[in-house]
Amino acid sequence: MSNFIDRVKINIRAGHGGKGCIAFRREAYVPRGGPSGGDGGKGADVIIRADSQLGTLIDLRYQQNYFAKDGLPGSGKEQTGADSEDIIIRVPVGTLVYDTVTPGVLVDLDEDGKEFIAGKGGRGGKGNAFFKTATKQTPRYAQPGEPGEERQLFLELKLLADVGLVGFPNAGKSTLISTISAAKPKIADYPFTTLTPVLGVVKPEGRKGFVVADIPGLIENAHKGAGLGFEFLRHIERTTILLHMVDVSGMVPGDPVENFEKINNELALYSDKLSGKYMAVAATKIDAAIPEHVEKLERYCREHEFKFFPVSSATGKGIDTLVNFLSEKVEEGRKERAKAVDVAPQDVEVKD
Ligand SMILES: Nc1nc2c(ncn2[C@@H]2O[C@H](COP(=O)(O)OP(=O)(O)OP(=O)(O)O)[C@@H](O)[C@H]2O)c(=O)[nH]1
Ligand SMILES: [Mg+2]
Repeated sequence: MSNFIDRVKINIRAGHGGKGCIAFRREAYVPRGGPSGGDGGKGADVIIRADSQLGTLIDLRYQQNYFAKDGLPGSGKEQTGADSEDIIIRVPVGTLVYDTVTPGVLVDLDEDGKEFIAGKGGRGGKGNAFFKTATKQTPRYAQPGEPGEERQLFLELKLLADVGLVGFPNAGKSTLISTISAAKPKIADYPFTTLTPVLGVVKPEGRKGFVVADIPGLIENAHKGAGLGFEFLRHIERTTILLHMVDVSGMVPGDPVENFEKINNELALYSDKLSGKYMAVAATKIDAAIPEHVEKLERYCREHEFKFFPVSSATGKGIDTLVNFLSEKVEEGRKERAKAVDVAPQDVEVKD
């Protein structure tokens, strides 16, 4: 099952502030010591942090309660109680956080390391030393700590697609995703079978998994609204790779190279985010191929330096090679992004 949305409810409670202390100085030869009660420490926060090492919310299914420690109470000699250590809940990048009672997303943890304080710890109460004034030399009261925030949260992991499948209607996009993942989109021999994007998780043996997005077919003039238009391309704006699927069986009318260029033109008209992406080419349905179509497309790809994969979802030919290549490429992209994050701070000019 393409269980690509992962959801979980958790209960959090931040720590209460420590209470302030009521105390008086007792020193030899000082007849009436002043107030000396210290403040309470701050209660711990509950923080949710995005972590690119995680892939699912499964760990949170097993632990649903996150109660942070209270701040320690203040003590005599004006000693402040210690703050308590925050709890950090690690979640995969792409997790959305909601409150179960108020509508709307609290935060979209869409970047590695991004944090959200889900529950604020209470401030420590003031000790009686704080309340001493000229007219009130011996206050006999102190504050309790503030309560920590407590609530129930709903977390949802939105998978971000790594590979976007593009191509004409009937190119075989949905058939491919149903072959390489557990996703089961509708497949049929008429154009525009797919109306909304479908995600599938691909898990090749011994390699890192990745997410593929199957989207509706594109046609010439999609930018003017032809066919299903091209608004749905926003679903693949953040992918690492585009896999351009080109029919070589003659089922999709027209010349494969011209078709290929028509689609690329639409992508460029949509945004340079898409036309600037790494693209590989799959010649589809090679079990039923027209040999001249394959040759022509292959030659074109060689000349224009596109990686070329002849495949058949029907017989499985070429599929493993393609999947392994995609897995490596996605992994490379992840590493490059991680590196980019590491070096970025050095490039930032710091003004004093
Ligand atoms: N012979 C053969 N037929 C295939 C292969 N892959 C897909 N087909 C057929 O091609 C037709 C279109 O396949 P789909 O996977 O629905 O194509 P699509 O690209 O998702 O099309 P849209 O959703 O309309 O954009 C179907 O009749 C499939 O059975 C293949 O490897 N070999
Ligand atoms: Mg389809």
